[in-house]
Amino acid sequence: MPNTAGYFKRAKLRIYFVLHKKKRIFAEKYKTDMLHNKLTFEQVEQAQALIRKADHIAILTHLSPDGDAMGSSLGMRCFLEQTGKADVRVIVPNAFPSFLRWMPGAKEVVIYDTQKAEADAFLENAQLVICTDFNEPKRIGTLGDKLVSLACPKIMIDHHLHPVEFADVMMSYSDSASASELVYRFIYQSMNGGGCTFPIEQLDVDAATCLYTGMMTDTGNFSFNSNHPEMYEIVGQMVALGVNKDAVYNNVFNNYSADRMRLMGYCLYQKMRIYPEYHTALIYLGRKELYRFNFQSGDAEGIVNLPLQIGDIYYSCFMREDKATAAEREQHGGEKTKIKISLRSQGDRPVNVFAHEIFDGGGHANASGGEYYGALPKAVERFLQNYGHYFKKE
Ligand SMILES: [Mn+2]
Repeated sequence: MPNTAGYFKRAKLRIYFVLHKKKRIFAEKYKTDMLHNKLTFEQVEQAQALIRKADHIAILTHLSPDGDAMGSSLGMRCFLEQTGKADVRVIVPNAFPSFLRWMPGAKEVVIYDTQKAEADAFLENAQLVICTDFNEPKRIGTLGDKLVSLACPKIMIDHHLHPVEFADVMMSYSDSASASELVYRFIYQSMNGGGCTFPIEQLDVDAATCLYTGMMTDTGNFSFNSNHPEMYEIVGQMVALGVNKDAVYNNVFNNYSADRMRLMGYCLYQKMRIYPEYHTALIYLGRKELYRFNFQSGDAEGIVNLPLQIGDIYYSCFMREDKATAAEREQHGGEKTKIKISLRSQGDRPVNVFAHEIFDGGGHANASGGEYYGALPKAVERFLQNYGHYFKKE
């Protein structure tokens, strides 16, 4: 008579071991690949070699800097200072919004618009330029001409589509949600066999705070582009380093001026047009309206996202009237008015082709932008004539 009870017990044990072994193998594999599968070993090596040779380092980021632009550049600066670099400066093309002024190192940022002589002097003396959160020189305005004229080596870390080859090391990954995440990966990989001497556990909390800010803002506080497990592994490491993520949220998102809050209310109450057939919302603001609300740089940030909070709105467009710069005027037949256009969408409804073909812009599938040189009503008309050919009726 076979021992059936014993047989089942052994079978159960076998199943148990097989399942758990599988789990263990998965966990091991995940751990080893984790954060090591993005930048190539060569990229990290080459960038570290350039950093090792340079004492004066400039870090540049894009026009109208946002949370990721400031986060990636200031985070990189903090890290470099921690590795012993004493002369590292962040240079931005124009002013950054007041809700980012609390960021570590923000006070030392050089603004090209208003501190051109100082910035030029630093750049001419720089032995290395690191570019974060932009992928072609024209994304930094007139600072781009200066960048191209510099003979020193350049490193680029960015996540925008269609990069232009202008740097010696190009760490360009458009599937990454933020440039700040890529900077963190660069630091992580530098420390784990990439030529950096201290372990990631000792990374300066200020560096991690800057990089967390960029990850948070470019994903709308982890509400879009944020379905990647590794992102949370990184956030976990940052919190372990001492980043106070609740404080960062408060500093960034609960930091509006009363004027800006009223401007938002005005946009939603009086300016939002809905086109239900195409699940589309449009908000546009002229310069006079902006003056009325004492408009400051950065105040328009996020307004384009608001209509997407409506249940059946999947596309949102925001237009803002601005003055064209002297260079832009020259390029566009003396036109003094420039309309800045932001586009957002949800799910499988790309807006970047529309942005590219109608408003000479581009971007990601769900977040794009463009420009129009001419009067605001003309830009609105152009939008209304074309969106139906690009957006889905459903
Ligand atoms: Mn970014």
